[in-house]
Parts: sequence; structure tokens; C-alpha cells
Amino acid sequence: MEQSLLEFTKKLAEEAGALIRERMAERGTVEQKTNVSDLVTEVDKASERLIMSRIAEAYPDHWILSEESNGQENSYAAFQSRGSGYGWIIDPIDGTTNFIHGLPHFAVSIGIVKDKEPLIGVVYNPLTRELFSALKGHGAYLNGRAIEVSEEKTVAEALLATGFYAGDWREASPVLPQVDLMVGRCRNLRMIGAASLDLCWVAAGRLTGYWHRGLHPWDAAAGLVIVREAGGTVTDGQGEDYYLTQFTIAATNSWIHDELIALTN
Ligand code: 2AM
Ligand code: CA
Ligand code: CA
Ligand code: CA
Repeated sequence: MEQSLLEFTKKLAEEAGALIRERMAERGTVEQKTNVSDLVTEVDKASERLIMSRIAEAYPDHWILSEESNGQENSYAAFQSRGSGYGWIIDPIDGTTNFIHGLPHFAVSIGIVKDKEPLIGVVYNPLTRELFSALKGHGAYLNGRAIEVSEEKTVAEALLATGFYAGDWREASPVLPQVDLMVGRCRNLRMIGAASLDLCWVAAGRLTGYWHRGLHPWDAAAGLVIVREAGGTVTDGQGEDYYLTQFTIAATNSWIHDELIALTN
């Protein structure tokens, strides 16, 4: 059952990715949600419609939580209110700002939980055609080849990534002092702009670690499984096991985890 769910999800992410790729040129109307950095396009909505209708067809008894349908509610409460069994947590385009600006770094992110526990993660970048996937207990893969986190043992050797969230546009961002502290302390720092892919890049050993405030369940549900299956550690900002209702996420190759948590607090 679970292996076939994984295969279904991989095909679904590729299908939605093909739709996004085809409609990339038009990009279309950009709608502002809460502020100038919080955006949605017609293509986000079309990708979501495609994914949700395929799931409803194939698995009518599974629940779905998806950004453009459920984003008006409190996403943490929405997740908590869902029942047992299989549930799908979807970001139809993660990295919408990159998509809008034509920066080829965005993805379809589809996570599946069973009894609210993360089980499957699939993240697909339609432009690079990289498909990251994992099923709990069965390892993490990039286009069918096993991936593992990197070997750096200290923050000094680490390539890290982080990002701003919408609230950072309204008040002094706590990310700035963190970034300031990292300068000269880590190898270097990136803000790449798609949480799901940032997590997958930790899983693939391209980044040593990543932290971000203000993520929603659909940003992390898929990447979380992929990082853990690749040997990484995913916690909240205090180093407690990450679940899907925490505000801050920290994901690393495990080696630098405690050091990163200490530095970002
Ligand atoms: P999105 O593109 O699906 O909105 C950018 O650093 C990352 O944070 C993206 O993965 C983005 O997802 C996510 N993010 C989550 N909430 C956000 C918000 N309110 N505003 C901007 N980016 C947000
Ligand atoms: Ca969004
Ligand atoms: Ca997102
Ligand atoms: Ca999105």
C-alpha cells in the first residue's frame, strides 16, 4: 500500500510540475495575500486543483490540507483538527516568488501523514526535473538514486541556508541578528527561497543545515521525511523533535545540529 502511494505521489508531482512548466511563460496575474512578499498566481491554483482532484479520485477517504485552499485558516490549527488515517499536505508551488521572477528554483511539495505522523515526502522541481522522495523507513532518493546528508562536523565548515518570512516585513526581523552572528562563523550562508527544496538540499548534502521561522505544515511536510530518511535531524528552534505545528524549523546533517541550535538562540 505505502509503496504504491509513494509511486502515485511521484507521478502526481511530476504531472503538476509539467503543468507549471507549460504555464511558466504566462505567469499570469500575481495576487498579493498578506503583503508584498506573500503571493499567489493562477498557476499555483491550477496546480493545486490538479493535485487535489487526482487525490480525491484515487483516495476519496483521505483528507487534504493545501496552501491555497486552507491558507486562510490558521494552518497549525487546521492540521491539528484533521483526523486519523492518511492525510495529504500540499504546497502546489513552493517558492512562488522565485516562480514569479523566473528564478528556476521552486517546487511542487506533497507530503503524506498517517495518523498525523509524517510518512511520505515528494518534492519536484519542474525546471531541473529533480524529484526528491522518501518513504519512512526506506531511505531518501533523488531521481531514483539514494541520497545522504553531508559530512561537515562543525558550523565553521557548514554551508547554511535560511530565509525571511512574511512577519519579518512588519517588524524587526530576528533573522538579521542570526545572520550577523553567522558571518565569519560559518563557511557561507544562502537565502534560496523555497523551503521544501532547502530541506531536500540538506538531505542531498548540498547544504549542511537550514533554519527558518514562520513555516506552515505544507512547507515542511514532504521535506521533513526526506531529510530524516537521508540521515539528517529536523527539530524546532529549541532542538525539540519537529512536528508540523511548530513555528521554527531547523534541519541539518545531524553533526552540526546542536551547534546551530545554540547559535540561533
Ligand atoms: P511559498 O513560496 O509557498 O509561499 C521563502 O523563504 C519560503 O518560505 C518559501 O518556501 C515560502 O513558501 C515560505 N513561506 C511560508 N510562509 C510565507 C509567507 N507568509 N510569506 C512568504 N514566504 C512564506
Ligand atoms: Ca505562499
Ligand atoms: Ca510554501
Ligand atoms: Ca506555495
